[in-house]
Amino acid sequence: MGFQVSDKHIEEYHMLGYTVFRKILPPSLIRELRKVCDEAKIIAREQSGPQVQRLQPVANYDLDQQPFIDYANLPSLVDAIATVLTPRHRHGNRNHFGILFEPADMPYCTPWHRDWRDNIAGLPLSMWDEVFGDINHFNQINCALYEDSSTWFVLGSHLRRDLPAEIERFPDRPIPGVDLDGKLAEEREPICLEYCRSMPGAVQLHLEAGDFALYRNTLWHLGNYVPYRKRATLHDSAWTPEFEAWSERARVESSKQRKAGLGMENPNLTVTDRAVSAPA
Ligand SMILES: O=C(O)CCC(=O)C(=O)O
Ligand SMILES: [Fe+2]
Repeated sequence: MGFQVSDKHIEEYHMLGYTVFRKILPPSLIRELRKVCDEAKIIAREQSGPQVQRLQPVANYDLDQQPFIDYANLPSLVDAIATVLTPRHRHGNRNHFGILFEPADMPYCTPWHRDWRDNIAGLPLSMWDEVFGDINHFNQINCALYEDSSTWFVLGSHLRRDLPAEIERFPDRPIPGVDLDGKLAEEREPICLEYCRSMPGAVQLHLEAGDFALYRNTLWHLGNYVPYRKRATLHDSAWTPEFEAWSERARVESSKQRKAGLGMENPNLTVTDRAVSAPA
């Protein structure tokens, strides 16, 4: 019997903000995807240097697309997503999804963030607030082809605005990352780990080869990377027509605001006007 979704998957997705379909990729597909991802990593590093995080979208590159098509059409995966979300939520759009890689040389981590809110300069935060609790938006995927413990989450944070200790930890925008200038690889690794753990309630996600993590990218999260752990993780979304439309509008609006000289809005400057809970 193939992969079976349980109530636990549905419950943890909604309550914690993530769930993992363990070992959902068949070994033959992992093998084909690993081969094409090795080629993609060469292209990514040629294009953007040894520390590059990703190649995206896969459709734009001269790569064998068949393994990506097989991943997009995998019936157990289509069914599992339809059960946890709806049949309108579709993964595997090759014009969107990419692959995350380990850095070739040096450890580093991204800043803590909630996607769009904290990493798209100029985005009017009213646009994000309107939809951040809406299950038709912000459903992201990390599908690991090798063991992957790079991603950290604050579970349940997708259900609420920032808590006082989170605001205290990151009062400013843009959110500062770690300062790794001039540091040896062996110094960078513990500095990054300390930064990961400095967020109240941070937990590390552990994926094995063939595991598929579905998560709300409105969760507080980050990626923490070391060169000695090989990574090829499909970085995808479960798209709906409304989220396609919203992200297009968000791109247009944020670009307008940037051209007008505006940067990152701070969601917590007006926090006294806001309840901690998500808007209804
Ligand atoms: O590497 C990861 O798993 C997370 C990356 C991430 O959150 C981002 O690039 O926005
Ligand atoms: Fe992110």
